[in-house]
Amino acid sequence: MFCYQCQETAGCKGCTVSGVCGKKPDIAALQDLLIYVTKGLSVVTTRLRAEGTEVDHEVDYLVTLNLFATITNANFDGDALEKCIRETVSCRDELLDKLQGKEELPDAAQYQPGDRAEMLAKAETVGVLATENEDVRSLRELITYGLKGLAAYTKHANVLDKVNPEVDAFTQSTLAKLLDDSLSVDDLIALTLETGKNGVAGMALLDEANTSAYGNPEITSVELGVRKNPGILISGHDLKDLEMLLEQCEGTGVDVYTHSEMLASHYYPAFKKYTCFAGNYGNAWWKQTEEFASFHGPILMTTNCVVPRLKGYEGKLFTTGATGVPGCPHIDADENGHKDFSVIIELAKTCEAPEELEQGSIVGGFAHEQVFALADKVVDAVKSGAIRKFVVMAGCDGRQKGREYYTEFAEKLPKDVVILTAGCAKYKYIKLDLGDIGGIPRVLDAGQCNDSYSLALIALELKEVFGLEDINDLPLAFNIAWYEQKAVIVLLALLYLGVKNIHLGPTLPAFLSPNVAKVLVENFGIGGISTVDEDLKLLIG
Ligand code: SF4
Ligand code: SF3
Repeated sequence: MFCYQCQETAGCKGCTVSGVCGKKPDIAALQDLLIYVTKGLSVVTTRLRAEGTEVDHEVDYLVTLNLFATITNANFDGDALEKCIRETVSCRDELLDKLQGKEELPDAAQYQPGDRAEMLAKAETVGVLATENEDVRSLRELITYGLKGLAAYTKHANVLDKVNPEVDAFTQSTLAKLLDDSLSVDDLIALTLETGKNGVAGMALLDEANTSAYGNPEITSVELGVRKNPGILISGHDLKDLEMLLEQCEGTGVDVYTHSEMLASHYYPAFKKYTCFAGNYGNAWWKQTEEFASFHGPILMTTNCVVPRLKGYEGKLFTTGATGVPGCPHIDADENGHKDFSVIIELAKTCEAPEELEQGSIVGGFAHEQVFALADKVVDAVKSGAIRKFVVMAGCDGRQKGREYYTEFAEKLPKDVVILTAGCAKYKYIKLDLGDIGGIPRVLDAGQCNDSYSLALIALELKEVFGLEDINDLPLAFNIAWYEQKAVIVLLALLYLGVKNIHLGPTLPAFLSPNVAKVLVENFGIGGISTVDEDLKLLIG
């Protein structure tokens, strides 16, 4: 196997024996093959569109689901991945009958899977290392990972009945181009920026989907303690899954707690009416192996990040959507998109109430509309000098020790600096008592990683208010933590919006070749992190 798509890749180079995330070589191979046949399907859909033939939304959904299933910490289930491969090939074959043009098709659009052993052997020849030129490989993977992140966000919007056909068509035409050896490094760099542009569109689509379904996030205090009823813990990013679970739990005596990225759901007005909606339990994804056992009740993973090690909570983990863990029941939607969670609720009723991990509360909900409502206050604070600077510390958390840097950075920030955050990166500092500036908390949490879109809107609004030409003239620094591929699309989206001098840590992606890294440094001022003290001097002054 060879995988270097996440920040925790072995030795900062690549996982070759087994994934640090728990992905075994056969799963890595099936994921590589799934990407390969999805590219093949995308060749066909792209040609059909060029011929003026409409492509059904179901096909777009299949492409997004496939990409999503290969994101770090989403799907570890070989049978589920094999099923995706076979469905993709049969969908492609059906579409091939509609194709008029007879130009030669690449192997990816013709390959017929045999048995599992054949698929594993084929995967050996179509993975990351199949591209020999390291710069082309680096750009192809950078774009692929951006598309995976984009697909995750698109999928969440799709389940709320929002689609952007241009984003779907772009995703597929780009996947097709990644098979094209005639594309130069410059072509691929241009395609990288276009991926960022579509990232903005994808995040805007999800923002519209979430806010039109559930209202605009508002300042909310979220309980960290527990109640006396048994509970179900829901993790991941899918708000529609949460809504269905809350609907079904109401009145059953079972409470619903959020975990990791699902924390942000508390900020939406629509979920506040559910009396079974309790607080947030635990911390960022990587602590699940120690925190899930003490929850006692069942856990529903709606998206990444799953750690496939179930010590102390065997039989209690359920997956849905793009996630999968062998041996754990997977809840599928019916043809109307409805999911029946009764088996989880019945199991919860037999479990003890959760064990308390902590007490108190945290405050969040500072997405775009809420911040715009506070704009006068914020602008006055900047004008009076009470707020000297903002620092965007969005992104992911992870288990590497080096990430303590972000806790220390937050603690040592001067008291007149405000942190803007989104994503699970916030767990490194959101529970610290960093105080407020004239009533404005020093950590403003917009929500999930996709709500980085809110942070971009806030920055653009501040640029207008202060009458600035360039977003980079704002008193705003970027110190972003990344782990998986959603952070890649967030990064590409920020680059597309013209943001310069982003610091990315705790380490730079292993998939950036020296030449590609040089392009990012020279054109966008992207840099890594160094020590907290040095970075404070550099970013805050
Ligand atoms: Fe390794 Fe990350 Fe790939 Fe998992 S996702 S195999 S940890 S690079
Ligand atoms: Fe976290 Fe997995 Fe990336 Fe949505 S839950 S940010 S790491």
